[in-house]
Amino acid sequence: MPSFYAAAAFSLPLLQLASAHGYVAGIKVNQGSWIEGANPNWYYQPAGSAPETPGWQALNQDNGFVSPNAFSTSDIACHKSAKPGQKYIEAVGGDTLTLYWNTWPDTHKGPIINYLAKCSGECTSASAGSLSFTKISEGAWLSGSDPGDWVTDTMIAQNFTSDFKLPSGLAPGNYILRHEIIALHSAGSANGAQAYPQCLNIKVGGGGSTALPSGTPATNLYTPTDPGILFSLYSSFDSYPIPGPDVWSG
Ligand SMILES: *[C@@H]1O[C@H](CO)[C@@H](O)[C@H](O)[C@H]1NC(C)=O
Ligand SMILES: [Cu+2]
Repeated sequence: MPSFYAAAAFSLPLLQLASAHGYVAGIKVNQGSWIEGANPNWYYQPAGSAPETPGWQALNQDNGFVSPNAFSTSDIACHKSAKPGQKYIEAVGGDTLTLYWNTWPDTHKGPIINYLAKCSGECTSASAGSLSFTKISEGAWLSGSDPGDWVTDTMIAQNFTSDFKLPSGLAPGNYILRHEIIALHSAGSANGAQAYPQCLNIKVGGGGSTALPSGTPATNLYTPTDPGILFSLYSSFDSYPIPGPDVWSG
């Protein structure tokens, strides 16, 4: 009996922490109609029984994260063992996309970064390990320190939404959006940062002619010792180096 209670007391807070993480539940283009994302709980549903959406599904039933020691594996592309979304968000260059997280814990402060990869052919049959990404927007530290005010706080205050603009003039084609939060609350320790990448397919139309650069393979975006990955949130600082390649201005 005492050991049962000890085990229950230990495991309950962990479960609560895990369930408090989020995923991208939906998207709007220029504040238009709601487009459903992928729910991690669909991963194990038999083929054809889960709703088809633009969102990639991942082996992420705990709403968990990718650790720095997996940043050189394909899991960093679109989360763990990800498989492609079967639909597309339709947009054109210059559109504003708003991503709706279902929830997010305010302790999980850090950067919010958006990348695009061009699919050769359909994104619905793309393989996460083959994707190369170009960073198109980033935000992170706003003010203060220890821990300070971060774009994740803004996202929570805006009904768990984060938005960005597709590069104007972007050439038509099939792209994968890699939207990511990196939580820094444990990042002062080796392997303590937490990456939460979310991928969604976008079919870009319109008459743009600017080609996306070839980008950086997902497995080369970050290393465990980048200064923005191994970073003490609970200390005094006056800057924060956002990890990954430079933002492409389009
Ligand atoms: C907040 O977002 C949810 C979807 O996550 C939506 O249903 C709700 O209407 C939004 N609330 C406001 C005030 O916009
Ligand atoms: Cu957490």
